[in-house]
This record gives sequence, structure tokens and C-alpha cells, in this order.
Amino acid sequence: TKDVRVIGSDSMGDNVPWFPRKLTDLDTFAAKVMEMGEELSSDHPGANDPVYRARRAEITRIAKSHRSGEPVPEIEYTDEENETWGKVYRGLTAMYPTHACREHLYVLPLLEQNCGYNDKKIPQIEQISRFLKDCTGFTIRPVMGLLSSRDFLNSFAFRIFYSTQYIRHSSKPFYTPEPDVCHELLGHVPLFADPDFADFSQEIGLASLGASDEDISRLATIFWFTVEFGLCRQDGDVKAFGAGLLSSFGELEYALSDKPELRPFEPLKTAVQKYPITEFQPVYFVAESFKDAQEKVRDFAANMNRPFSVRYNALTQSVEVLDSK
Ligand code: HBI
Ligand code: FE
Repeated sequence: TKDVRVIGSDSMGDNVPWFPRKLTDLDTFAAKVMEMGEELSSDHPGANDPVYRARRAEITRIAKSHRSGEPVPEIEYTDEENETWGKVYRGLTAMYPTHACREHLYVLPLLEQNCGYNDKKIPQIEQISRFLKDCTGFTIRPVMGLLSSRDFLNSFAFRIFYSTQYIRHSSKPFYTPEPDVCHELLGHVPLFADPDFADFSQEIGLASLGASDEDISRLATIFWFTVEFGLCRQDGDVKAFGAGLLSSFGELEYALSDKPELRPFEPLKTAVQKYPITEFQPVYFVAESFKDAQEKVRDFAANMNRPFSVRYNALTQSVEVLDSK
């Protein structure tokens, strides 16, 4: 076996993309957003509503100025926003008992007891972040909108989840072309309270640090078919754990029907599967368990074209770079 040596950022070589080494390195991400961060696309139901746009801008300003270690500012949501949340909450929670994986079903009542989840008011990120920290060490930071795949995936290496804080337009409570609090808090958050799922997501994050653009694209596809649209086998049934499914009535129903094609989760194959982003998925991948999926992602990462490996030091909340694979 080779000697394992922790190396500094100066000795990484020129063709390794920059990546965050410590928690505060992520501070630059909050303001770095892709197209929809500040401007709404023309197909967004709120695109021509000046009141909605002003409100969304007000909420994204909070994300822009947030720094690591600070509490996430509370937002006083309007009655209209809370009503939209309520419609989504009631609709989805009615489907979870038959469609959601057991980890999601276990955590949701805990979020109701500890974080004020209910159909009356949108819960607050800060309270949820503190709850997740106790469960798995995950914390939430506010973000203005979509980050690049690289930045978004890198943050998972630190058990950080970047969450939007605004809500979809009230005219279309069951549709949004971008992530919003309904997607983040009902789809993603419950799973980050599960230790095995937290490990699995961090594994993808660690694999993404300093990865080539090609490998980032493969990891983003793996992320898409697991964290966003993943299915898993539980007690002989297929259940949903992907946040894109757990936050969409239509697709949650469809994904567990006999219409789509299901294939076993296999990183080498999953990573190159093409997928539509505006329609239901024709193909889903089924994981045996989060632990099994984590091991498979670790093997995938070990075979990536990256001249070093990384490990996370939870005591210093920093990433150590090792000069052997
Ligand atoms: N950014 N804020 C945010 N939220 C996401 O869910 C998200 C993102 N950037 C990219 C992304 N998701 C995925 O489509 C993958 O590229 C990782
Ligand atoms: Fe998401």
C-alpha cells in the first residue's frame, strides 16, 4: 500500500478544478446562481406577476447575504403563501403512506413534532436545520436559486443542503419549474434526517470535489436518479425516496404505476442514462438500500479520473486531500 499523505491546495496540479476545503469556502455559493436565480423563465407561472417577482426578490436577498455560522433569517410568509403550502401539504401527505419509503414516513411525524410542520404555515429553515444537525449533522443554507451542478454537489461533501426559501406561484399550486420550499421541505428534508441517506448523499458530494467536468456530469446524473427521482425496494415493494417524486402528486403516482421502466441502480449505467427535465421520467432506477447505494457510489468514485482521494474531517469541518487513491 502507498503512503497516504495529506496535501495542500498548492500541490494539486493545474488541471484540478478548484473545490471547497473548509466550510467558509462555501460562502461564495449563496450568490452564485444559474439562469433562474434572479430572472424567471418565461414559462414560470409567476413570470408576469410583478408582486410575485418582488416578493421572490425580497426572499432571495436573504440568501445572498447569508454567511456560514449565522442563523437563517426567519421569513414571515403571507396568508396566500401559507395557503399554497397547505394545498401541497395536504395533497402529498395523503399519498405518502402508500408511496413514500419507510425513512420518509418515519421522519415526517418528527418534523411535525419538532419543526412545526403542518398544513397551516410554511415551516422555518432555521428550526429545520437545527433538527437535521441533531439527526445527521446536515445543515441547511438558503440559496437564491439553482446552483451549478459542481457547486451544488460539492456542498454535500460538507453535509450542507442549499435550500430555496420562496414558494411557487399561487395560481399553480401543483406545479413549479424550479425548486421551491415545498420541494425542499417535503421532498428533500425528511431524507436528510436519515443517517444512511445522509452518508449516501455525502458520498456523492465527496466524489464531486475536484472532479473533471465529465465526472461532474455523471455524478449529477447519479444524483438525479437517486436523490431527485430514486426508487428503492422495501419489503418486496417499490417505494419512492427521490425528492422530485415526493414533491409531485402526478409523478409520484406515475412512478409507482406499471407505466415507467424500472432498472436496478448501477452507477456505471445510471450515470450515462439520458433524461427529460420537463416531463415524467420514462426510466427510474431502484436502489436496494441507501447503504448499498453508498458503497456503489464509493466504488464509482474510486474509479473516476481523479489523481487523489478525499475524506471529510467532521471535527474541523474540512476536507482532507490524500495523495493516494
Ligand atoms: N441547485 N439550488 C439548487 N437546487 C438543486 O436541486 C439543484 C441545483 N443545482 C443543480 C441540481 N440541482 C441538479 O440538477 C444536479 O445538477 C446536481
Ligand atoms: Fe431537489
